Amino acid sequence: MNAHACVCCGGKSFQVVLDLGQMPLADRLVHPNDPEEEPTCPLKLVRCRGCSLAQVTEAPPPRVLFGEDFPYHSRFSDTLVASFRAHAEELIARRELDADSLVIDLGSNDGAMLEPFARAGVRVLGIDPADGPADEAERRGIPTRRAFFTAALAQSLAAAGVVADVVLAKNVLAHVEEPIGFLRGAGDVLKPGGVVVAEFPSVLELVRRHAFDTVYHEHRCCLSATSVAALARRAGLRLERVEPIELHGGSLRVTLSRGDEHLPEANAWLEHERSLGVNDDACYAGLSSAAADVREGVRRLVDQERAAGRQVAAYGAAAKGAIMLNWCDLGPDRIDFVVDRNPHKQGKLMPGVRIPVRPVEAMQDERPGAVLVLAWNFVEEIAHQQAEYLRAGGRFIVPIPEPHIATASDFGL
Ligand code: JHZ
Ligand code: ZN
Repeated sequence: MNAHACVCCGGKSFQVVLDLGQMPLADRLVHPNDPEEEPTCPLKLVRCRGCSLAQVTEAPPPRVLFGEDFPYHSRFSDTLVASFRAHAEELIARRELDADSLVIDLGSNDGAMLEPFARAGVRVLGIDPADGPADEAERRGIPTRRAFFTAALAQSLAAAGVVADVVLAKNVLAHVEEPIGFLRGAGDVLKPGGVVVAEFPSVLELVRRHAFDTVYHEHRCCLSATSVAALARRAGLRLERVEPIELHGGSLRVTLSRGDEHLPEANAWLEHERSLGVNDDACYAGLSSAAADVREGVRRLVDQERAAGRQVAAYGAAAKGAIMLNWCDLGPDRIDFVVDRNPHKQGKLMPGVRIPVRPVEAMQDERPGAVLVLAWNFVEEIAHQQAEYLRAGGRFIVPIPEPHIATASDFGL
């Protein structure tokens, strides 16, 4: 770990939490017939013993990760879109937002989070570097600045009078190269009394639920309220509130504002994380063997299906799905195809393992004996959408937290 210094505190003492070896880039779907060697990069998660921030030791530059071909669009997961709507409604009510207010969304993707604000007449601005999703946002009338949000961009926005009542940073803080500058910038584009609301998968939940596949190069950091507090302090922000939410296998939603003393409610959560062992090596020690157990269990269940002569498919061409498939070494010899609702992913191949991605209708056409649920974080939604398949005897292989088979009755279908 000699070359690596903590992106938060500059510390050099690290605990190795997870080492997945050489991995492809999780969202870089491959065009069929693309003869080119795919880029890979070591994927290793370490935790700074100084400030407790978990971070990957190496990742390709953001331009490579979030370039032209970035295929992820938020709007294909109904559960996520419903959570966006509920969150927007809550903020509109709580912060009394109206036509004089501005909401800025950092990493606004396809604009799905800003749409409910815009519909309610609140002014919005999205900022996102990925062209495909940004084009979609613009088509839907969400003004989108195509850029990486940085401290420098924040200053130019503030100088032009672009300041917001609410700055949203949902599933983006974990992705940035310079999280302190990013947070400082978020503070710089706040009106007096404004708040930054950030969301991220909780590293403590990730470890507890064995969600090792949430570790990939895009996620430069795996955050806790504790590590966000350490980043925020260095960015001139204080923690106001911390709320656990169910998304993405267990996330936190934190409210930040300008200032230096965290509020009592937030301190209570920080104390709670301390009691769970957020600063202790022991708390993270099991992730690596959990990942090995998941690999063994998933391979066993897939092989059982194949041995019985049944076809196995997978659901969700998710970034985490690419990690799961590559870590478990499941190629087209074991998994026939992956289905996904997102047309930007269909017709391509999963990175590394090169399994074709097809529209969800392939489920009806092929009737696979079992389906490995790669987007396990949305398993309830997927089960209800695939109720007919499950009722007809279809089986889900759910890999996380422990690989198991789920059938119609497990979902009350
Ligand atoms: P999903 C994404 O990660 C992208 P991924 C990113 N890396 C990030 O940080 C996190 O989110 C937060 C599809 N689907 O959300 C949609 C259906 O087809 O688990 C998606 O392609 N039908 C920036 O990619 C995929 O599955 C459905 O019914 O790991 C889910 O991907 C549902 C519910 C989803 O995240
Ligand atoms: Zn540190």
